[in-house]
Amino acid sequence: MDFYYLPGSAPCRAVQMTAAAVGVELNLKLTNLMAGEHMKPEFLKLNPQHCIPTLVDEDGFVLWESRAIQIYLVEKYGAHDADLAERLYPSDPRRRAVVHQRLFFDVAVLYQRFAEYYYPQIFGQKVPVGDPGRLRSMEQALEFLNTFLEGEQYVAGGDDPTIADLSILATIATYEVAGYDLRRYENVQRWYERTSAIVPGADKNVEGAKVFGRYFTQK
Ligand SMILES: N[C@@H](CCC(=O)N[C@@H](CS)C(=O)NCC(=O)O)C(=O)O
Repeated sequence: MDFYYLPGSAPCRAVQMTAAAVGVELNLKLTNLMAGEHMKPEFLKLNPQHCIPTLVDEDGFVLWESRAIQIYLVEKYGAHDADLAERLYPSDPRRRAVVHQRLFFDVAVLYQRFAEYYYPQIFGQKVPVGDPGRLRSMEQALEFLNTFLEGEQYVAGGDDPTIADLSILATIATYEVAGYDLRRYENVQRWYERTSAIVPGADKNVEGAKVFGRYFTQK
C-alpha cells in the first residue's frame, strides 16, 4: 500500500511504527511539503485536506489522520494474530476507551501544545524566543503525561505497548530533538527509554525525528 510521508513528520512515524508492529510493508512515497508536493492536483485528488500521513490501500481506499490510520492497520492487518491485535488495541471497551483518550490527548494537547510553542520559532515567523504562556501550557501537557505514567509501564496502562504508546513515542521523540530536556518528567523519560528499546521501528522513529530536528539547529 502507498504511504505518503516524510521521515521527520511525527504522525508519519507513528503510522510507520504501527505498520512495523503488525508486519505491513508500506510503499514509501516521499512527499516534500517544502516543495509543495502535497498541493499538486494528483495529491489533492487523493486527499483534499493535503496532509501527510496519507495511506492508499491496494484497492484505492484512502485514509489520512495518523491515529485513524493506526486503528485501521491493526483492525485490518493485525487480525491474523489475534493476540498481537489485542495487545496493540485492546478490545475491552474500557481499555480501548483509555487508548482512545490517550490518542486524542496526543493530537489535541501533547503534540498541539508542542506545535503552538515551537512552530512559530522554526517556521514562518521565526520568532527568536518562545512565548512563556505557551511554554507553560506545553509543560503542563508533559506533566499530564507524567501523571498518566505514574506506576504504569505504558501510557494507557496494561502490560504491553498499545497504539497510543506508538503515537506518543513519535511525539516525544520530536520533543527530544527540539532540545527540550525531558528529564524533569521522570516517568516520561523512563517510559520513553524503555518503550523505544522494545517497539519495532523505534530506531526509525528516532532517526526521522532527527531530520525534523534540523529545523531547530538551523534557527
Ligand atoms: N493530526 C494529523 C496531523 C497531520 C499534519 O499536520 N501533517 C503535516 C505534516 S506533519 C502536514 O501534512 N502539513 C501540510 C498541510 O497540512 O498542508 C495527523 O495526525 O495525521
